[in-house]
Amino acid sequence: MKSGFVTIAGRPNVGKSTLLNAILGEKIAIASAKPQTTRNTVRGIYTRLPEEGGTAENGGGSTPDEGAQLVFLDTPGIHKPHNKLGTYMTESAIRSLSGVDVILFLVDSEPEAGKGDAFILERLNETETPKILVINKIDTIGPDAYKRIYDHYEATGLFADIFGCAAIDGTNVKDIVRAVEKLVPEGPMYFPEDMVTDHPMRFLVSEIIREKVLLYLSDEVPHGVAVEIESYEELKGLTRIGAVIYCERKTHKGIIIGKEGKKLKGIGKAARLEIESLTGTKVFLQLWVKVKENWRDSDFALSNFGYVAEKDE
Ligand SMILES: Nc1nc2c(ncn2[C@@H]2O[C@H](COP(=O)(O)OP(=O)(O)OP(=O)(O)O)[C@@H](O)[C@H]2O)c(=O)[nH]1
Ligand SMILES: [Mg+2]
Repeated sequence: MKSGFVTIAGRPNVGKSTLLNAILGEKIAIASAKPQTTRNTVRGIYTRLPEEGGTAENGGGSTPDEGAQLVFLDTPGIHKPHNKLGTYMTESAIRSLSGVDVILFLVDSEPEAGKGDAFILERLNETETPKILVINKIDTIGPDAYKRIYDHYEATGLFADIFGCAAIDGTNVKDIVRAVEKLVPEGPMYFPEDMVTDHPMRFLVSEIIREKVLLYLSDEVPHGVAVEIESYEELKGLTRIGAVIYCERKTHKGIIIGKEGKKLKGIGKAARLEIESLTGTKVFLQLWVKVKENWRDSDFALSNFGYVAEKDE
């Protein structure tokens, strides 16, 4: 069997989390139209058992099909940080470039001068790890722009392969996975075949709630939001969850709650429905909103919310 670790990296909002979900065929990572959605590296496990595919169809040629297990790491968008949270995010994305078997570098448009692209290319240049360039959102890129993007990155000589894809509808996603399989070594199955992530349910639940906050609120409020699960109780056919939505200002608290509590109700309902399909149980979800000023620059708050480097990262 082929197995290995694959980092998905790139600037914010290029579609990294959407690509991870498309690869897995399941939603593990939250995605939103707002940049800097992903804050922690999110692990997704892709398993293709040997007996699943024929040889020719899988591009395996005359060799028997061995199957593969790939652990994808969806990383925060690499950006110039404005607070300690941003520093944590960018540092953990850069850290995830080492110690893996393949790097998928995602872009969604032409590189803009001074936009940090050169910085990422320098980091990529520092590692021997095979890299694949993925030009995402081809549904929005015209042929001329696509060619310019392609030529620009090909000229760097950094990439073993270049793919265009549309993570949003799965276009070419299978081809990318096959190309990755070819680049990873022979290895063991690290995780059981039916496991799609090793993150605890609490983490996934807090992320779903944060995603709904991102979805329901515009402007600067969502960036200062963190979600903490206070209680999580599994009863027969029912999961009771209590969570706190933290924001940075009193005015933000008012916006999150909304007129007559309508906004918070909408967020709660959308989150509950998704958590119910994740747990396969009824969910009783209670949400509170609290203010924690400038938590994004507080080491204590950051570690409390789980924005700390994992020991084995
Ligand atoms: N049109 C189009 N939109 C896409 C595609 N892939 C992702 N998107 C959209 O792009 C936005 C950002 O997607 P994410 O997956 O959250 O991007 P990300 O790179 O993980 O972003 P960060 O976590 O903030 O770094 C979302 O609104 C997605 O729906 C695509 O193939 N085509
Ligand atoms: Mg993301």
